[in-house]
Amino acid sequence: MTERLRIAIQKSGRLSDGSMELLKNCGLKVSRGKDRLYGRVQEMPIDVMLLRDDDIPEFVADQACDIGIVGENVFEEDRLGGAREDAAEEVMRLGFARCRLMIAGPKEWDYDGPAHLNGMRIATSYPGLTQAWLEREGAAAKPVMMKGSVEVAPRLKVADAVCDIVSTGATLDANGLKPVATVFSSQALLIRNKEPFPTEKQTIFDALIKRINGVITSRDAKYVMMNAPRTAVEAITEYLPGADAPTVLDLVGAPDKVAIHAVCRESVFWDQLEELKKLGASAILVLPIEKMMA
Ligand code: PRT
Ligand code: ZN
Repeated sequence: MTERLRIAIQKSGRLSDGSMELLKNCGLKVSRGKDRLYGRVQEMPIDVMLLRDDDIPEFVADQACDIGIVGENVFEEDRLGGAREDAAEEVMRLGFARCRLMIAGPKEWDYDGPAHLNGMRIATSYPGLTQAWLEREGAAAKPVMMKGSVEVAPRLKVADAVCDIVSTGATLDANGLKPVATVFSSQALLIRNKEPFPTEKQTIFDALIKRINGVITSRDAKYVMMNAPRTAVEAITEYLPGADAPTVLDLVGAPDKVAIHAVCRESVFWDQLEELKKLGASAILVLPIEKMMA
């Protein structure tokens, strides 16, 4: 039987769409029935396990899965809690499900720094990350563990403040709270078991990582084409954001002009196009890149 790489992703929640989308952009289609905990990829020998996000680090640490996608906040909290901290490790950040773990308190607070929190009780589902931040900042406050609905704790007088995940800030706002300090910035993280994979599995892993890298680098990348005076090539090359050596082509019947083609690894904005025009560029085209492999 050929070896298959097992990846754990969140079944349903804020990480699941991004995780599925990433696999899809890697050219992998996951076939699964409704409510099934298990999916199979046709295009590569990969199996997908659909789990609660909190279980993913443990499944990877226990080798029930080889790799997994989890929020950095959950992984780091587990690590601080000492949960099998040596058995799983970070492979790379994936650039989605971005959020921040933040200290928040009543809107009428006059927050002037961490010392403001002295003597307070802070409700959180992340006591490890919260405690580490409090110690680093020298604030004498105490995290109080709450599993869910952390944002209601101050109203119930269970705590004076909260330390919770914030993305738009709407939840805090609706509960009369305001964020005052960032404890931890998070995004989706690819993790793996630390044990070396057997050769066959390693080959599948390497192929997948190559595709993921391709997806991540092409996400913001653009293919930029323009015509320009031959004398402006150097200035334009220097100006293009994150571009490698561009391709410069002669234009038929216009000896003073060239066509410049370049891959820009960062987004290209309107004001940058204006700048290129000032440098003499014309007929500028910016095209999306679907796939890229170094
Ligand atoms: O069922 P399961 O256990 O799998 O899921 P879950 O409910 O525990 O987690 P889920 O799906 O809510 O979040 C999974 C991961 O997504 C988290 O660990 C974070 O890494 C990331 N993430 C990104 C978020 C948010 N954004 C987010 N906004 N996790 C939670 N929230 C919650 C937050 O707790 C608060 O209740 O959304 C609310 C705040 O949102 P705003 O937009 O009002 O600020
Ligand atoms: Zn969860």
